[in-house]
Amino acid sequence: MENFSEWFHEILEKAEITDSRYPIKGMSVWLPYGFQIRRACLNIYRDLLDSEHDEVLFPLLIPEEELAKEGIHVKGFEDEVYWVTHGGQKELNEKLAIRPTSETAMYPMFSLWVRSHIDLPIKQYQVVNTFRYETKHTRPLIRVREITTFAEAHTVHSSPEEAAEQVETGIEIYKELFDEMGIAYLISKRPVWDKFPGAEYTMAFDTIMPDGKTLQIGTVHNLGQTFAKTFEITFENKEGNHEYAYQTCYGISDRVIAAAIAAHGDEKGLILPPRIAPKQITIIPIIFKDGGEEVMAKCLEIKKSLESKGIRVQMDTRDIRPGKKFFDWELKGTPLRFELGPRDLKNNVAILGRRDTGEKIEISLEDDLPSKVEDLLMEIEENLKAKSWKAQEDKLITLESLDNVGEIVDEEKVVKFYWCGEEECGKEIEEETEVDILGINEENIKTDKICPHCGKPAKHVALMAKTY
Ligand code: PR8
Repeated sequence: MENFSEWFHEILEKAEITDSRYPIKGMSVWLPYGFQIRRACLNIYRDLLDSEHDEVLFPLLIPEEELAKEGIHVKGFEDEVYWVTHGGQKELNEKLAIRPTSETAMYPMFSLWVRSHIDLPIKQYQVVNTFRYETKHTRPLIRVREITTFAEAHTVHSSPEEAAEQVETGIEIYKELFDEMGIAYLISKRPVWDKFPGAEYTMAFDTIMPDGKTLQIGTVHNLGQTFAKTFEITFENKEGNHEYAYQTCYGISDRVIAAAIAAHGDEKGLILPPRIAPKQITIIPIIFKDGGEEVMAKCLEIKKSLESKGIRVQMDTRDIRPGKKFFDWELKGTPLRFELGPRDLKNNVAILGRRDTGEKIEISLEDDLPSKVEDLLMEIEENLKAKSWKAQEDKLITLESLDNVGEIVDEEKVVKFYWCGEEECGKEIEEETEVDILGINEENIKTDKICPHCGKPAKHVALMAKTY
């Protein structure tokens, strides 16, 4: 892919995912095909969360007073909040913030709900739109001002250990999510200057985009007792004493869908992993003058037999050339194509085409087609995942010196280096190299390496990259 940015914008339009001509910067329309992909992604996410979280829905608006309560948090978001100031013609007595995230909407309510240790833990999530007045260059799905698919989880616990464990659970959930979508990722603990406003620490998932820049695709925050103290979330512990609760929150966004598109697509268009493909196989009847009815009847029969196994199937019966149909479904990334023409039918064979490898596989119509298709879908899923991890591996480089780090990230690499972990040193590195430290990828390791910047003993393996 020559120019990823161009490719990405084009694919969103051509594959009919979003329409970014909506007349507000940073906001676009989800088109039917894009919406189906989005829904499939959300289904995976909901399935993963539903086992131990309850889904809820909080209001979009937050009173100014609540938003302003948590000092560090509000500082982090003050330049990004949209405000509602009027109801009709009348100026409101109190400004209402449109949620940039929902801590300050949810936690005052948590404070009402939590009384005793038996009310804990609380584990809730919601999938909502949030609004952030981003000042950096906006891009559809990647950096938007209306995040339409903000899936945020919030938990409350009775001990710091339990909260720390929940952070690990959050990480496991996101690993599974990205694994199911075949997206490779790097996990790191964000530097203190880049953690979520109000968090004790932030664990982040980044994926390397085809242009070598990293995209943060999910974050898990340990909030400690900061918000509990601000919002008076206290509980009576087993000993009868009152304690502030311990909290975590974690979230993903539209970026996950962007990452899936970027990770797998090629010059011909989208390549969707079977889990998120609206349709997993497209049946294309090749109809000439004669024999059309039999071909159609057979295709319908095959469609039914595949559907009976839960495979998502579509049949393209449009009155256009087969070549155009191939082109369209390649662009839209359907994992498999099934072609059947009159001659094939006579010979009792058909062709299965793989979108990921371009392979054409001749199959007998006597075969157990549904299990053949199921096997191929699995293979495609595995292949896409393996390719995406291989691409990540190829882009990673470990450096002993940071002298040329700027040039190296310009060559689309993501850098690993041994770091002392000190804030002052890290900030100097970022300032001098103009490259971001993503965070600590391997924490507290045993090594005799030294920090290339300050010369002190290294403690961690850290990551540096150009970022979105
Ligand atoms: C939280 N509170 O909010 P976070 N466009 C697209 N995606 C975005 C954007 C944007 N403008 N900004 C952030 N994201 C916590 C956790 C509730 C849930 C994505 O955390 O501010 C990023 O992938 O880190 C980010 O990791 C995720 O939303 C969560 O946002």
